[in-house]
This record gives sequence, structure tokens and C-alpha cells, in this order.
Amino acid sequence: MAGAEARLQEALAAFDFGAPVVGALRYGKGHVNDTFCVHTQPDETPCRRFILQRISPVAFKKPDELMENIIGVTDYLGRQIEQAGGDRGREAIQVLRPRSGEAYFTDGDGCAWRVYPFVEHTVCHQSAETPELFAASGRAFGQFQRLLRDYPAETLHETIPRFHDTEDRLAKLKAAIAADALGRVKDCGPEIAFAMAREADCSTALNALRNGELPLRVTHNDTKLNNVLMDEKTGEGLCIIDLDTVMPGLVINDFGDSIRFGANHCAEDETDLNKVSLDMDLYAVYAEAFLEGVGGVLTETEIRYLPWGAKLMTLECGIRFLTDYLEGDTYFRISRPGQNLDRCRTQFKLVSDMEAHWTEMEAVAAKHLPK
Ligand code: ADP
Ligand code: GN1
Ligand code: MG
Repeated sequence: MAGAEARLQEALAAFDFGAPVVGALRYGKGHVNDTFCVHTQPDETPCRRFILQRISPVAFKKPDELMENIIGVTDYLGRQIEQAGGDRGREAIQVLRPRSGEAYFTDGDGCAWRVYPFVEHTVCHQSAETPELFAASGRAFGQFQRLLRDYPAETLHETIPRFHDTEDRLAKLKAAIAADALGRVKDCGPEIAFAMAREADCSTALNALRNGELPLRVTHNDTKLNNVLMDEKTGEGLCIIDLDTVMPGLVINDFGDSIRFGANHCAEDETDLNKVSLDMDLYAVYAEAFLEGVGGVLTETEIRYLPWGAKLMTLECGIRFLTDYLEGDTYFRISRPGQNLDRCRTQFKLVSDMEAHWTEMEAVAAKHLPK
């Protein structure tokens, strides 16, 4: 299949942007979808922008179900935001349908494209430069969880089956090792050993789910800092984006994925592992803000399991990067050879750090248990 650029003009023509399109440029730092920022020039008003995305055909096999989820969730969030006196046009993403009236456009390769109006006067951060910023993102993700607590979970499709099933992720890694399609296993001895030594960990949250200790809730499942738009004036989290993986899941995973990405001072693909470490202050700040945003609906067990959310999301993400490296980088977009192996290494370094700080991580959680 050709790159997204080959179908860009076709996709642009499928939507009515309300004014002439003057350009469309690649945008953002997402690893999975192909994102473009579309600039239009209305007659008398300033340039209006839109986000145009080709939904990854590798990650998402059923775009109709995915878009049904997104329309359901964004309509629901919009109503909640309106009832609370907020601005639904800025605080929730909105879907601009193509001229056909469907939820998305299908190009000649069979790939799905969708459009969202650009939420202006916001900032999307790639790293938590200050604790205040990280706390604001935590409140926003926590509040997202709270707003969706009564959403009819049974109406949501599973857009990626077994998305945060860490046991299954490890099984897929084992299959990739056995296949060794590109002869890369020989470069990954320590990383493979690291993952295998944590096989029992991979079952911890799933066992707690299976035995009823942890409940399923409607969760975001991809709570990276760059999936929340911050208000440029107030610095508060304004709009949660990237809703492709909103599905029933574990709230500890939403907490944990934010920690994985944000509670350190390095990019995911940092090659100097000496620089990669868990920042316990950021961890504590995020925990407090996330729980404040969630607003008291978590059970004691969920709070106790928060450190596991952090460790398992980080371990799982490392396993996924490693699997993709072994399979030839077909899932996570790369801009240089070896990038997915570098990403795996940062994740595993963070896991080691979490293991070293485990007692402190548990103490942070304990501080937030009901007295
Ligand atoms: P991916 O799934 O590839 O991560 P995202 O939906 O997160 O794709 O979009 C990629 C980037 O595009 C985001 O990190 C953000 O910078 C920007 N973005 C996405 N939607 C909007 C929007 N509605 N308004 C402004 N920026 C957006
Ligand atoms: C992907 O799409 P993006 O870049 O926000 C991935 C996440 C990973 C993350 C690692 C649908 O997120 O699960 O944690 O990369 N999204 C999907 O950075 O697989
Ligand atoms: Mg994203």
C-alpha cells in the first residue's frame, strides 16, 4: 500500500472544509495514524485549520466500528460538557463528516480518512517540562474517566482486540522471536531476557481482573501527554484527543500509561540510557492530580494497584516495541533504523527504575487511600 501522501488529494476532495484548502502538511508526533494539518482560507476571517487523519490500516481493522465509538463518545462528552456550562466545541473533539455523509472517507486503497476541526489556542506537549503541566494533564485524564463513568460500555466496540492484554503481548513477542523474520533476534539478547524474566508480572493485573478485584471501566487506553491539548492561556488540560482506543479497560492502565510517557525527562527513543529514569516527584504529582480529576470513584484496590498500572504499561510498551522491531517495524512508524529497539530499551530501563522505587510508589498510592 502506498504512503498516505499518495492519497492525500483524494482525501482532501472528499470533505467540505467550508473554504478553499491552501495546504496540508504532516503534523504531530503520533506513531500510528498519518496526521495532516489542513489550512483553509475563508474570505474574510483568518485561516481555519483541520486535522485530517488516515486511520492506520495496520492497527485498526474495522474503521466503521472505531468511528462509531468515537462519534458515540464525543457526542456524550459534548452533552456532559454543555450541561456543566463548558464549551463543547473546544473541550471535546468533533467529527466533520465527508460530503458522502458517512463517518469517514474510504480511499482507493481501502483506507479510512477522518477530519476533526483543529482545536485552536491549545498546546500539545511532548514532555512534562514542569510538574504543573504534568499535574494539569493528570487532572484532565482523570476527569475524562469521571465524565465517562456512566457511559454504556456494552455499546463500545473493541477497536484493537486484547489491546492491553499483557500476557498476549508477551505471547506475540515469543512468536516473533520464534519466527525471527529479519534475523534480528541476535541483536536483542538482553532485551528478550528482560521481558522473559517478567513473565509472571504480565499476569498481575489480568489476574486481579479475572478474580473480580479490579473492575472494567470505560477507559482511554493511550494516555500519553501528547494526547491531551492544553489551554494556551490557562495551562489547564482542555481537550482529550486520540480516542481510537476508548474501550472497556482498567483505570490503572490509564494512570500507568501517562506515567510511562511523562514521568521522566527523556524522549521514548533516547539512546543514552543513563539519562532515562523515573522521576518520583512527577509520579507523585501525577497520582494526586489524576485522583483529583477522577473524583473519588476508584475503589481502594484500584488505588493500591496504581504502581502496577505504571509498571505493566511500561513493560508492555517495551514488549510491543521489541516485537515490532523483530517483525520489521510494521506497526510503529520509525524515522531511523533501530528506533523501535531504542524505544524498547528506554521502556525497560524505566521498568527497572520502577522496580527500584517500588516501595516509594506503593507509599504514594497508600497516601491516597480513604482514611
Ligand atoms: P495518533 O493516533 O497518530 O497519535 P492523534 O490523534 O494523537 O494521532 O493526533 C496526532 C497529533 O495531532 C496530536 O498529538 C496533536 O498534536 C494533533 N491533534 C490531533 N487532533 C487535534 C485537534 N482536534 N486539534 C488540534 N490538534 C490535534
Ligand atoms: C501509539 O498513536 P499514538 O502515537 O498516540 C500506540 C500506543 C503506544 C504509543 C507509544 C493505537 O500511540 O498504544 O503506547 O504509541 N497507539 C496504538 O508511544 O497502538
Ligand atoms: Mg496520539
